[in-house]
Amino acid sequence: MREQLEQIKASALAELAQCGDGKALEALRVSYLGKKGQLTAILKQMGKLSAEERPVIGQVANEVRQALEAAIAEKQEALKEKELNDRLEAERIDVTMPGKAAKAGGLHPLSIVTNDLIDIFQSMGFDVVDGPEVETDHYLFEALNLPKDHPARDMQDTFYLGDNLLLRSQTSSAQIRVMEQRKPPIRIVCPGRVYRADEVDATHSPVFHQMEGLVVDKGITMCDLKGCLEQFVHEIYGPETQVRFRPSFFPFTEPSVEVDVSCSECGGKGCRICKGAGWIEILGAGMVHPNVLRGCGIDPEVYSGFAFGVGLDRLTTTRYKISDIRLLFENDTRFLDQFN
Ligand code: 2NL
Repeated sequence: MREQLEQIKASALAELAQCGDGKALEALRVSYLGKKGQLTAILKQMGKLSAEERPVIGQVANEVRQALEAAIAEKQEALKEKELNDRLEAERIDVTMPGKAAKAGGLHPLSIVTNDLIDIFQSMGFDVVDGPEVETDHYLFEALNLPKDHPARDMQDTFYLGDNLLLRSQTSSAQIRVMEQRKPPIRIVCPGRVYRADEVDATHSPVFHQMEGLVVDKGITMCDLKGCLEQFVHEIYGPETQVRFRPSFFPFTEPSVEVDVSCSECGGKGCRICKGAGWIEILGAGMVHPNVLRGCGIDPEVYSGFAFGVGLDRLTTTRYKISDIRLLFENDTRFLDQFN
């Protein structure tokens, strides 16, 4: 029996040395020390031994049991540590690897230009106002002195949403609301989206952007219009830029002008950009028509004013040398990323 016990101990320790994981270790423990285990089986036969043999063998059996329990516990510890080390190795993070940078967005070129214009006019004391893009006939035509048969009222040029509802073709309507609601002095600019029934090509879009400005006070003259717009042009194109005022016509201003700037590409000599003219038209303006003031409840005998409208899309494409207006509306990030 003593030999049997020594053999069990030897084979158990040999198997233990081969044990690679917790599951195998538990199976080994059950197979030797469990209720139906090999050592337990031996101990059950102790009854057959003589009274002299029993305590001696009993002591050997206990020693074997303790030795196995200790060896198993030690192995368990070793396996646990190995498992932890394996996991730490597998989950190792290389903190010196380059990180994944979060991609930040930027302003659309149209927004950059619009913000620049707003800054210039705010520094001259103008407020920025906003208005609806869907307007009524009154705000878009009637209040702006556009007669019933004016071509701008044509279905061909304007998007009608119903008999009396249409998409605004200029932001003047927002300025009419301000004139109806506030008493002069009024000094406002109104940037925004406007609509016209145009065929899409490199220079035309049915959705485009405009900024209008309006000044109404006592004693406002054509000199104020010229000074203000010259100041604006010099801030945006530089002080060397020449400004030219040409007579023009708009139903809502009298007199009316168109404003040209000397071509910044050729300095006025004539080139591809200005189509040989040396000048580039950038805005329309004029003294607010007395009918427009009167319609808003402002007495044209007491007050006068000037107004202007500038196209933002053209300003943006010429500033950044963008060859096609459609690029402004496609939101292709390969295009937009260049302005970040
Ligand atoms: C252009 C011309 C212009 C105005 C817009 C205006 C607004 C009010 C009263 C009178 Cl509330 N006038 N706006 C005046 C002259 C010209 O725009 O060529 N825009 C792109």
